[in-house]
Amino acid sequence: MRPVLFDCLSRNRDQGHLLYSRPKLVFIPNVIQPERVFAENGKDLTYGRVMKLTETLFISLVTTCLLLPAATSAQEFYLELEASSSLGAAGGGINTLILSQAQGASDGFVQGEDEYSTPPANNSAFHSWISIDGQEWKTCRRSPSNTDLVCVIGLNFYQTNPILLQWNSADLPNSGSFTLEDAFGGGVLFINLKEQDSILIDNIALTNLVLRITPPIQQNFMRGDVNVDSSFNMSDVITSLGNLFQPDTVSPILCRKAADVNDDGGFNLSDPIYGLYFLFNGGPAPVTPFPECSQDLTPDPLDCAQSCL
Ligand SMILES: [Ca+2]
Ligand SMILES: [Ca+2]
Ligand SMILES: [Ca+2]
Repeated sequence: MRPVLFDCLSRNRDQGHLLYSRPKLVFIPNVIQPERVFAENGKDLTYGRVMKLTETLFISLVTTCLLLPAATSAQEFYLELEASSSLGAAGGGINTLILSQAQGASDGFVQGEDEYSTPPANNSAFHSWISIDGQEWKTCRRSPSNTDLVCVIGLNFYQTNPILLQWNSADLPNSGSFTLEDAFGGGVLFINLKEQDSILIDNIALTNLVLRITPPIQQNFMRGDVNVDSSFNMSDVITSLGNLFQPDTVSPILCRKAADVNDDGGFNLSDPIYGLYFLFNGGPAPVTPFPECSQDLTPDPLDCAQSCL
């Protein structure tokens, strides 16, 4: 477990220490020995100074966070764009472009910390890349941010052969928006990536497409309360089972984080089973936030588009 930057997601973690190490304020849960953090980050700080900071700064920071409106933090997403030439391998083959936001990434490229990779070498054959802040990437993993993300998808056509762009719209979260448009303001091409899965680009004037993303918002939620009625009971288990086995006959779950009862970052049969053990067999309660309405303390790609009542 790594220390995390203190933010409002940490406000419920009231057991720990604060370490001020310019320009970062780091929250250290009790499971981490502060001495270990010094060895990694705080060469000039002593244990005593950390304890003093814990008593003063933590309270004021928690107070500040409580005054902020709830449900304003961005959550993770993962977008994989597959670009292929209509000639297959003869025309340059297939490139996979990956853009994501994930906890643990920085706001820029940090060697050994972030997942970035450079695009194929620029040559006359077909290739593609993602351009952010003037830098070109094939894979770009950034830290979650509440501000819009605008980048350019660069396409290098092999002669005049069309390029097929494909993605999985089901991978995208319910909240937030993901659009792909031409570089002239969207008059020629404007696609909501959540509403279709591919586009054939046959106009070689479209060498630069604008990918515009309004990050998804993570709402507060009560884990287990899948039907959002402020309690966890058998009706939530039934709602989860319906979505897993008869998804065409029931309403989709708007807060999949709530359905992830065991908080392992996925929604599957183990979750309603975990809930049944709690309800009828003395098993452990749903993982926090439960029974309070709050935010996920363990970041994962599951989205939550509906807040608690
Ligand atoms: Ca419920
Ligand atoms: Ca789960
Ligand atoms: Ca989680």
